[in-house]
Amino acid sequence: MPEYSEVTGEEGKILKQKFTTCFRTGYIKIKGTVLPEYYLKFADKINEMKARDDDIWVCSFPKTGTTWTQEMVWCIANDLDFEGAKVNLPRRFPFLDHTPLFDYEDVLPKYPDMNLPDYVTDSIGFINELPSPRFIKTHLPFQLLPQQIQDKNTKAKIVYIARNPKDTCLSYYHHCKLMEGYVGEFDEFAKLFLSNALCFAPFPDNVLGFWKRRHDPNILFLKYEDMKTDLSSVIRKTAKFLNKEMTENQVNVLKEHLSFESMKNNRAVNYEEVIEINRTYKLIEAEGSFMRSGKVGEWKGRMSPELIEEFDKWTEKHFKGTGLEF
Ligand code: PPS
Repeated sequence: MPEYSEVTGEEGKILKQKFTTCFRTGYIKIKGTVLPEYYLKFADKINEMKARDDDIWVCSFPKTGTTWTQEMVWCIANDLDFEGAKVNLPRRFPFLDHTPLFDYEDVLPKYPDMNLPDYVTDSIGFINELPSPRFIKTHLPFQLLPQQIQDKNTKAKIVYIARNPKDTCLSYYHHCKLMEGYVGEFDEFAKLFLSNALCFAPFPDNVLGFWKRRHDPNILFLKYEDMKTDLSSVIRKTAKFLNKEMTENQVNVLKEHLSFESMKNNRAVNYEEVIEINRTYKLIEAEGSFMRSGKVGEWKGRMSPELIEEFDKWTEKHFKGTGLEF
């Protein structure tokens, strides 16, 4: 069992009151990162997991464009196999930390006909059994990745995606209301974000852990804002990193496939089935969709001047001098 601490103080209280469900009963901190307590049962398994040289990992803090990046990476690596891309993304590109985040073992017997897929209820087992090359999503920070990756004993490739903290926070708020059972207001959520108390926080630590290693040959560091401004360039850069040739026409076809409108209507990537399960079983009844607004700068219409100032100071404190700008 790894060393861990409790999430205490005001933040701990808010989490308990407004952000626990039957699947997620509490939070702990491990190697500085906040995670649901159920993660403890799996921490060693993830640490000891064997990476493969031809693995492709997409790593990120939640809500920074992970799904968008996964779909781009998968399509490039599979020579634009749009037929294959009709398979649900979480099956093609499973989420490593899924099971460790939720207590299925104890809770599922209460919902005998829920029938969740194995990539959800045993994400680690599912990934260990996948044929190569594997595609793996994780929100874990660098220091919680399998030890073999941390020790550079693998050629596994990592594509990291980052997004500006204000839009990330806003997107994370909507996500947590829609899909994770958060029942508080936005301002309180923003405080939790800035106090590094949300699941997978601290945001700066997650981003900088990969930013510092961006020159490693197996790491590609991307930004959501660059994907919005010039997706073609990001596609070409990613193809180069994955040693794939792409014609200009292929870049354009992929760009269309990855457009917000196209992804919003693509059931293989828009997590509609998760939202349907939540509604069917009355686990979470909030309205909305996973592909929500897909914009840069939406925070401008949503944050008070005081909150914007707080975010700006916080961002400067954590990112000044790192060379990373949002
Ligand atoms: S998760 O749950 O952590 O995996 O979420 P993640 O995929 O990282 O982030 C979801 C946000 O990314 C937006 N998104 C896109 N934006 C623009 N274009 C495309 N194609 C696209 N696909 C996903 C999605 O809408 C979420 O952002 P918000 O701001 O909430 O709309």
